[in-house]
Amino acid sequence: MRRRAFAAGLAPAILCGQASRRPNILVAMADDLSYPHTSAMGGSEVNTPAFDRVAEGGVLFRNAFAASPGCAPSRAALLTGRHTWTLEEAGTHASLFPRKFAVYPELLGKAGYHVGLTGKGAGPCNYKDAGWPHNPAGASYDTVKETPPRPGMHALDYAANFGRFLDKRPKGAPFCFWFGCHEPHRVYKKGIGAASGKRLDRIVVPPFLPDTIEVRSDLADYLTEIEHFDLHLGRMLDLLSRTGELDNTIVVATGDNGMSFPGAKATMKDFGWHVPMAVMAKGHFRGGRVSDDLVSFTGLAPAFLEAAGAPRPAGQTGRSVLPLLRSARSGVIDGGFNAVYAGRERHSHSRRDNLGYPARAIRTREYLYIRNFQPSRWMAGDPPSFHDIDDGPTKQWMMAHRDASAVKPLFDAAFGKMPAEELYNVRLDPGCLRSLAGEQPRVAGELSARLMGELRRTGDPRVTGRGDVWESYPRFSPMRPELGGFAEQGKYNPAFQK
Ligand SMILES: [Ca+2]
Repeated sequence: MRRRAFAAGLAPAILCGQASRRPNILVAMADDLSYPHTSAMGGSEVNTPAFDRVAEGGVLFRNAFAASPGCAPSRAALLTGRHTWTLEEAGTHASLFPRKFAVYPELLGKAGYHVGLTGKGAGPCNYKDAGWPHNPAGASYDTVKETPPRPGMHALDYAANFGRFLDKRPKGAPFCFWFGCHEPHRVYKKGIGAASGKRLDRIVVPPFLPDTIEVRSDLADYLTEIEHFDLHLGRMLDLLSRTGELDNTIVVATGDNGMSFPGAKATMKDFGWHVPMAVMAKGHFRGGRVSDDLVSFTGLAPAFLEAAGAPRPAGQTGRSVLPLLRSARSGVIDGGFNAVYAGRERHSHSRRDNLGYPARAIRTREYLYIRNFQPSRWMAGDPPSFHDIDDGPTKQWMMAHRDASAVKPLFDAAFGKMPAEELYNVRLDPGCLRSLAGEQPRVAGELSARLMGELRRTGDPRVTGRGDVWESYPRFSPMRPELGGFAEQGKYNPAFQK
């Protein structure tokens, strides 16, 4: 019906009526969500009516990518509109967020927006010692808890906190809100998926995971946590609809990085940073569309600022997605959006001396090319614990069965050492299990040159001669002295300071 209404000419009247008003911004950020796992993206045994409502009323971006496969750098890139490697300590996990970097919520606040958040904002990071008055994503409105809390879910009542935030809005001011859902980040209440009625036999097991009952059950728990995110997003949409604000709100529904399973989150493989994303603002953009353009999180902050009529700060590397939103087309809307980039450094404390795993990647429509700068290190962290993979039933099962012939290739792809260069045809091999770097040297060479060109152009220390500076950055989350070497929380590692 919605598409027919547009065809009948109703939409232009709506578009003209509100285009002059500055739009509100609502970013709804799930934690650890891979691209297939909403119903609008075709996920099985997951029901996400709110995400689907945003997709149907707006644009479903089928090739959306976080700028990093881990929480903190991904969120920092979204907030600033910059590649992670231009963000110093904020480009790695659980370190400082330097005060000098301009973030869109603060810029919108200066332009008169009412700004706030619930749940997890930028981070995990230390913004206080860097001089921020509150989280860079906004001041927290976390006051209301769900009563009773839903089993296995975080106690925060995200939607109620959004309501409190709206109650405090100065009259006439547009708002900028960050809904940082803690789900579907681990830990999961084991068996909650099956207990809530999910059919384990209908779950689609990603190609990089073993197909066992334990893994299917773990996936069902993950899908159930996604639905908790969607439940609160739905309540927020309903609230905006009741107050007449929905059509003037740019709603972005997405996840900060891939699913917390071996071979996905914290890796540069496709399931590590390819995320679902839907964007809607019925008063501003035509809905009922899909975009197959390759878009990055770094293109959101520029779009928000442009839509609000606020100037862009210097140093943004992202390409604004606003032209895609303002288009009337579907499919590949602008051929210029033909590649995205990602970076990763340290994730958890998982290697001796608190070393990271430096890698960069470029993703085109057909290929994913990864450059690992320290291939002698373990991608998932040092054995025997592989701490860059969050603990859970699937990890435990794969470690216990690693020598089984059917499991070993999957184990090696997720837990093993990687070569300096990886190349995957993501159309044929979405699980990124068979590198073509040796078989297709011309493609690998072209993508390597393009990636290195972008890194040089944007001043990545990994290619300008100061790569080790990343190893010096302090970590403000718990550390593991049993790994040996430098393990002082909150301290720069003097061995790598220059
Ligand atoms: Ca995350």
